[in-house]
Amino acid sequence: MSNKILITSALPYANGPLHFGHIAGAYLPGDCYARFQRLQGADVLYVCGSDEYGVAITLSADLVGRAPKEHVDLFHAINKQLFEKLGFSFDHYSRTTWEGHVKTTQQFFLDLLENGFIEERVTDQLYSEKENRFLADRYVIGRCPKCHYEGARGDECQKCGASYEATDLVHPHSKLTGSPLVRRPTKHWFLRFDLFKEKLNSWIKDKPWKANVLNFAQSYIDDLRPRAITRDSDWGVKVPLPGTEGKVFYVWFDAPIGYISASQEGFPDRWKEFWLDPETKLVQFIGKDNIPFHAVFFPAMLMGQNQPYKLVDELPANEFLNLEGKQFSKSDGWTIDLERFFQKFTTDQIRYYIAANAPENHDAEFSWKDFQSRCNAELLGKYGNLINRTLVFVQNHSSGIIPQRGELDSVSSAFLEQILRITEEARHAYSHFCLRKAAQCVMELAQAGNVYFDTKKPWLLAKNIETICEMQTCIELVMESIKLLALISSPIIPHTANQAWKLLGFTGTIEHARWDQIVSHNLPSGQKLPQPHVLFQRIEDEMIGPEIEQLHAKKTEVSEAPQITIDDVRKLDLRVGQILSVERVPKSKKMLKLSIALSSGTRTILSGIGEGMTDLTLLIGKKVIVVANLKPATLMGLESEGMILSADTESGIELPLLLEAPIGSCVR
Ligand code: B3M
Ligand code: ZN
Repeated sequence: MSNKILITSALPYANGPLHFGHIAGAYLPGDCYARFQRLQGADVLYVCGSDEYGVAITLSADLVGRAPKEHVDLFHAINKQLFEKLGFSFDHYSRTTWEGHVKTTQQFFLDLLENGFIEERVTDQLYSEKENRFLADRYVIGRCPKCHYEGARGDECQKCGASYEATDLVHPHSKLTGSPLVRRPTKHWFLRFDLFKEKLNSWIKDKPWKANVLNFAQSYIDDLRPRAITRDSDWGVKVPLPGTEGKVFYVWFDAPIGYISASQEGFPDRWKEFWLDPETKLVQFIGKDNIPFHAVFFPAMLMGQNQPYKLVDELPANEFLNLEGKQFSKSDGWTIDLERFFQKFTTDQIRYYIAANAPENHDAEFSWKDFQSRCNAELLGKYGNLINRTLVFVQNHSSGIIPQRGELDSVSSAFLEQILRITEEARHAYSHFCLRKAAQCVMELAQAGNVYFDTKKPWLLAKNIETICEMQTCIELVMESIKLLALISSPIIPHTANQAWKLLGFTGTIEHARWDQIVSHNLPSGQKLPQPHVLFQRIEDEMIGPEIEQLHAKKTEVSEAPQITIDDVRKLDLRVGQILSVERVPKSKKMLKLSIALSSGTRTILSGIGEGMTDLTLLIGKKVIVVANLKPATLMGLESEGMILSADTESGIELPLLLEAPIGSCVR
């Protein structure tokens, strides 16, 4: 039997920084599983990388005024660094903009075309004559065809919930520039997913997946129809046919192929051993929102092309991790500042906390208080305490040397059995993607060691020459439990596990040892131990207090602003203006000098909205809300005659969208 395991974690979009919510879903469980399987002696290839194409990328890049490439370069680097900081063991972390990805993606398309699974269709799409391009749904807003809500999104109405094609909107406009859009015919390539229904049905029926994953996938299979796999854009993998200028693949067509191309990039000589061997086990870690793509669409694409690539075997799909009762959201300030986090806390503290709280069957919660209490009571109080008290004892009563095991009395035999049973339970938990359970086993084992230590009272046994032997047996057994503890905790807290491993006198890292060997070989008696040191620091209230405060700071800022009356509001003269020209203020990263038309004439207004914007011309012609009766002020040596209103977003600012209001009209 082959022992090859190919492991993937969903490729994160390179359009913003990852947070612990993401890490808990498709990432930490993948890394722990990869580490576990390596310990089992499996031949593991674990790949991931940045998903860098698609509208999510161009839209967020446009909003901050960066070129898409610049945008993905930035977040690829940031996210890669976070994974390193978190001790991830990817064998390769790639990106879908590397050149080899193009060839593999295009070959999929050419195979599918040749095999009759692709057809061309001409449909009407919305086109901006001003921007000279077709606009994707997410760039479009307009009047809802059903409830007539103005400002409805391009795919569904946020007011009445209706879903429709962007072409159904009344008066569709560009979200970015406000310019009106027209219908234009455009050609696209559709993949006949409907032709894979039968094959998918018989393939999926014996999959050992969670019921919700199977049900969700099944509902998609039942409803398969042709779907467009191309888009009008210049950001994406190009369609490899003549005369297809401006046509690229839809991001969900190329992204999953990224798993293959990432392996090709990282392991040009070995990738085939994994992807083309039917005996390889393919395990794909994803968040629950990615189920249809991994359980239905990508498998269909694989079935329709010509290479004997592996199809997914295991699909552990996790739920979400929230922060103190709400979804993580950087734009709302509802997040954890990672730089500050790592100044105070360690990688293994967060890895343990996320594992112990993994959102396996339902959403889970990061809470600062809970983080503090688990780190203190469990990592420090059980795990750290067992190791520390034992090793200090060995220094004092056994000259820092692992003693020999003698006869086992019933308490000791029971303890030995117990720690072996917990170790086996941990193995079972890891191999069945039950990370929470594995973390529980770690603490159960540490606790068992502490209870045995307390029961046996080796400090009393050491006082009497007749019980020295029993003391030595006790200590040897506790150290066995520490060895197993290092083993079963190492997928979750690899750094700490290695420290524990070294404290037992081993050289080399635990990653180079094998699970079965560690379990079956007793500790070498006579092995000299280094001086012990503590593994965890206590988390004091003062360390988490400021974090909780910071989290709630933004909220209080808004809710605690003193109340005002309608008369106060009426004091503001808010008017619609239009940006006529814009230039940067020298030596400032964000300050722009705008000239803005109001009905009363043209004003010069300085505004700090320019950070990260590369194409200032996109602002020209935009309508904005101006505080028209603001007393003029001098900013950076220039006079500003008013201010404009803008909203903070995750990556910069956003201006309100005004379409029909004439210049000078009142905003109330
Ligand atoms: N980038 C969506 C996500 O980050 C997408 C996953 C691609 S996996 C091939 O949730
Ligand atoms: Zn509506």
